[in-house]
Amino acid sequence: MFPAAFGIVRVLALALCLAGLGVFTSPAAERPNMVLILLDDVGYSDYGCFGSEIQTPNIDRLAREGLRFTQFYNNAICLPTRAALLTGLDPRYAGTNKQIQLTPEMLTIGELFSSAGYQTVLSGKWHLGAAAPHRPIDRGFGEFFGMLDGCSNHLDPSIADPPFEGGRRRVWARNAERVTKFPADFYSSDAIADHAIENIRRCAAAGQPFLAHVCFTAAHSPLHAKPADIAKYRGKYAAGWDEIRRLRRERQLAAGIIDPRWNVAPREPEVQPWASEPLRDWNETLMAVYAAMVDSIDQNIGRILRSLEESGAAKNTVVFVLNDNGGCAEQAGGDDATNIAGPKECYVSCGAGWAYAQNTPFRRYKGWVHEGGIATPLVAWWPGVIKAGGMTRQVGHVVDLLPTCAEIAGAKVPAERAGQRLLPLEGHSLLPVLREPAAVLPERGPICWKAFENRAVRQGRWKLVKDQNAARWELYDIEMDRTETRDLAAEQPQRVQELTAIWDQWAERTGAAEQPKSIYTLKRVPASLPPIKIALIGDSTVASYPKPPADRPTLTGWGQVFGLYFHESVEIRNHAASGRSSKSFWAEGRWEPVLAEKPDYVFIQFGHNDQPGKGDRTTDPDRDFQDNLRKYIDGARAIGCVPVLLTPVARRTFEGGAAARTTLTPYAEAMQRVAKERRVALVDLHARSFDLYNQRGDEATADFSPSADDRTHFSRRGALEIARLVATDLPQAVPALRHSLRQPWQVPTK
Ligand SMILES: [Ca+2]
Repeated sequence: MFPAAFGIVRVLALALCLAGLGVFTSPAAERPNMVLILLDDVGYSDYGCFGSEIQTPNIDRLAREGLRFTQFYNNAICLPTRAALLTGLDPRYAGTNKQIQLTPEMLTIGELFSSAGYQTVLSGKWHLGAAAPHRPIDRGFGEFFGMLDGCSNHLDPSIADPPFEGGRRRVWARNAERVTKFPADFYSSDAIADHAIENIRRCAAAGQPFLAHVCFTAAHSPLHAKPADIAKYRGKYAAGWDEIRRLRRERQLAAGIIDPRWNVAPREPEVQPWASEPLRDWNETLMAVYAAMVDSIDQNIGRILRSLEESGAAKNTVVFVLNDNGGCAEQAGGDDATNIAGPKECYVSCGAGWAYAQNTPFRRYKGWVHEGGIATPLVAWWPGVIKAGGMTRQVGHVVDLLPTCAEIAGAKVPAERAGQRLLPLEGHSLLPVLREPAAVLPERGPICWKAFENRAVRQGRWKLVKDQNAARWELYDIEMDRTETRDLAAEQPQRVQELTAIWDQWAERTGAAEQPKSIYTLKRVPASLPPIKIALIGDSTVASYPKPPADRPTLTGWGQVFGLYFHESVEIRNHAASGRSSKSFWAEGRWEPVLAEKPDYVFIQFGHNDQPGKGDRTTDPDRDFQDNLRKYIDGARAIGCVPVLLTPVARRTFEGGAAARTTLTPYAEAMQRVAKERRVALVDLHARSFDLYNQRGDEATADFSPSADDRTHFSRRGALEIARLVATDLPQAVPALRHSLRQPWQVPTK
């Protein structure tokens, strides 16, 4: 934890630095609290109150008691949306790469509100810089817990991204301190809500007004959710994306969210008709897990609302809920039917088909500036001020949230800070619409977007939009055709010219014009990586038996079925041999072919045949055995490959009682010693197999053996069980192989 004294110094420093702002505030007792809730990569139609079948009773309640905006916009991707929301300004591009940054000439909502006497809290995703002076605590947020990065594993952020995502370990922090360890029951949405709730209760108890910005990192990929939440949606998406989109559109029409005059947009070019989709089961699970993630966010919003109510803050709190961009069509990992959504070991995203359904009824997705990329549902709730059940078509944009909140709090936005001129706000307060949904605001100026090479400008009812790969602009009348189906550019060249000029001026003014060209690509496929080669060496329990003896036709080694536990991108070569000790393996020249293959990993498991007095064994087998292991380890390392030790499988002998009479062989102990001494990854297969036998008992493991007389070798069934134990422990021992393993249910059990 951060030392308390330092925290006070930080808050004081912030207060002193902002003292010169000349911020005027209304009397403290009346100032409402603000809770700004942002969802990540969630589509326009994903809340129940915007047409979804996903259960979002808490967001729906806010809509029922508050106001829905049907024409609210974000900035198509995470970073520009967050920057705009925090500053009330269009994004600015700075630095050598012309990246979006919060610059000193911008005042953040955290800085504005903390200078106005509010407690400011940011819980969740930041994404605007991981080092000083760009962190939340440097930009006006008194308390921060969350992710400084763009995305991470939702169940265990300490797990690095897979290689096709760059292999990075993502950054989480609490105030100035990195967080690298996460509890076993961690889930991003729960942890983010916990932090918000803790701070809401603290501020409410102290009678201080607060601004809580709650930025869930779900439902951004990877698709991870808790099993109980996933269970609610299993089987719910069998109808496919075409039907889900059709049903969502019907509900939107019935609720008056969309206009019946708008054409049904054609299926997006990236989207396969569901009926001809070859991987329907796999795709169904993607959407079930995505729905579970949205459901979990809603449950956590419910917890936040309860904390507001229980602490007495609810009656004087304004809540906004919105999304940072449209549903995301990326397919991280490609169409890999072995990569099943849900658990922390998977890394997968929804893909274009489900994003098409999430963005109902609009065209395109996250990263594009057609309406599907930039339209967000917005729900606003403020007991006693916002009338229940309202809906407005007022055009709004994330840049409007800061001016709106500032006006609600009576906080005047200054023109300069400590002699530094601040950029004048580009957003407009929507407070009159919150007070009266029928209020008509003065016509706002044009709104412009740029995401990758996708560009758009909206002025009044007209929108000019250009796809990153298209040669020319399209023009749409958004009032009559918000689904962007009738391109009027050829009919209205004058208007195209005028709007193009507006966009060009905007791009000059904000620096967007100077950004290096970048095209958004949707697929990042692991198959493009070179395969991982694993060599197995060992004795009979690992060996392959190409011609098993006639009396034991089902004789199998666990190494023989081990490949089933890995994706196709992993090649397993089994060099193990029946009846060969560690020494004979070495002495007979069997080690040379292993080295010649230049594997990435060598898995080493010897044991049972290294008994004294047998064949080539010495009378000091323990020392002999350990020396051999060291030779294999050093030999593997000499050619740049990674050795992994596996203790031998326990002997399965049940005699007369329920418990297995399986003792630790000296070889398991010797392996543990050598692993420690040489700092080699170790899978303790002996301990795991011993536990397994004891759990299952003699009867349940009878078919593990090739015959009733042979309890040391394996049938296919037994070999699969032992291989499963190795695969289960492997991520812990060799984290780099974590993403190469198949999901348990993908592996045959017989
Ligand atoms: Ca996002």
